Amino acid sequence: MSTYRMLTEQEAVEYARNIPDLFPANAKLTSREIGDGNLNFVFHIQDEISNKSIIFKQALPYARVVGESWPLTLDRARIESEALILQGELCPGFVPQVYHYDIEMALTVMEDLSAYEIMRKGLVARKYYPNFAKHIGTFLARTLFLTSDLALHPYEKKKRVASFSNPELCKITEDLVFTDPYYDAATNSFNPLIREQAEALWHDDAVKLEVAKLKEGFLTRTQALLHGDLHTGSIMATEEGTKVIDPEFAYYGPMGFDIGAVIANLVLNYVAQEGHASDVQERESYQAYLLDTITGIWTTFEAEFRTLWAEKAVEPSAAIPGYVDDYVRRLLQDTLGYAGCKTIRRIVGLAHVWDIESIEDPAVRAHSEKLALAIGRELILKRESISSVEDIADLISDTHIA
Ligand code: SR1
Ligand code: MG
Repeated sequence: MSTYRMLTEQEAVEYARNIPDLFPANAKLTSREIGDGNLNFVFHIQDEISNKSIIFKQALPYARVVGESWPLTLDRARIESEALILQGELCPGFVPQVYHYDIEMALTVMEDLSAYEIMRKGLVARKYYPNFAKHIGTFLARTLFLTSDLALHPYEKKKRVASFSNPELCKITEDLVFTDPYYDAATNSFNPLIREQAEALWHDDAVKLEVAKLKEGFLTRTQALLHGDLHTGSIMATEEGTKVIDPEFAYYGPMGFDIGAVIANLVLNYVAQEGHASDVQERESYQAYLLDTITGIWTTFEAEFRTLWAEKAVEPSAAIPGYVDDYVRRLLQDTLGYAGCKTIRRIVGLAHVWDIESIEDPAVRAHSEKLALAIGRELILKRESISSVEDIADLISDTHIA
């Protein structure tokens, strides 16, 4: 019989007290539920004497944002804990440290990152993160390359594919990213001022065909262990540091899905700045920074990925001349396609982003939303004609709406 129960703030304190070596015996613990995400409880637990603090993340047997009518597997907590531990080994310092996890209670006990800020909030406030492109490019290269067939024995890789099978969370992505935005789905929600653009998308056969191919990749390819939901709300940052959190959507899928997710969320902030920054010069210089960041992410990713390929590949075909170039070229195209899908879903699908939702005037917001849809469409349709990183920034900045 399962011993799962949803923790209260007080029960979280008692649970924390019983984890060996976490807090001193005389600790005076307080607990606050601080979760504001779509799915889980998050408790901040602090010892008032030593000031030491930790985070408890507990999965609920349903999606918090909707309620009990949307049941959801507790196994996502195991996947999240194991993904965090593995990512921490592959790319030390870039994810919170896991102190303890309890499969029955669907609970992960981890490092408190209160010194960091959710990156999306910082981007809305036009903060600059000078190390971010290097950090996330490195994180992506290491976690993707080192969990792929390029770096693992095929038995070990297939064992991991099975262990990170995550069908319920994948189904959310399949529906919300690849299916629902492209027809009049009940779950969709959008600004009434962009109904014409939403309806045009539902009848856009060229885009729908390309999205079907990208969805096929998401459904069938087990290229690497993905984070699976790598938006800027899953990244915590300071000017110096970067931490990737929340890999509960982790599964074996196409590498470009993770890289594309980061790029899409920078694109969403880029279009949102049209509605946030009243000073044109300030807006343009922040948008230029966002484009430089996108370029920097890919440049770092590619350099690190090629270095890992040269130094750590165990797959015999890795030595075939021209293979790495072809692999990287296809990866860039996948990345752009998935970036396009992840941009569009945040405009017409169920779950939106604060970058755009925080633009109060619906007419001003509609401008940013239409631009996001147009850029998303270009990324999807033009992805195969893009072969260099410089073309990405041009594609974004050259897209305009009437
Ligand atoms: C009901 S879950 C909605 C979205 O939140 C998560 O962060 C994922 O992006 C998911 O699609
Ligand atoms: Mg999340």
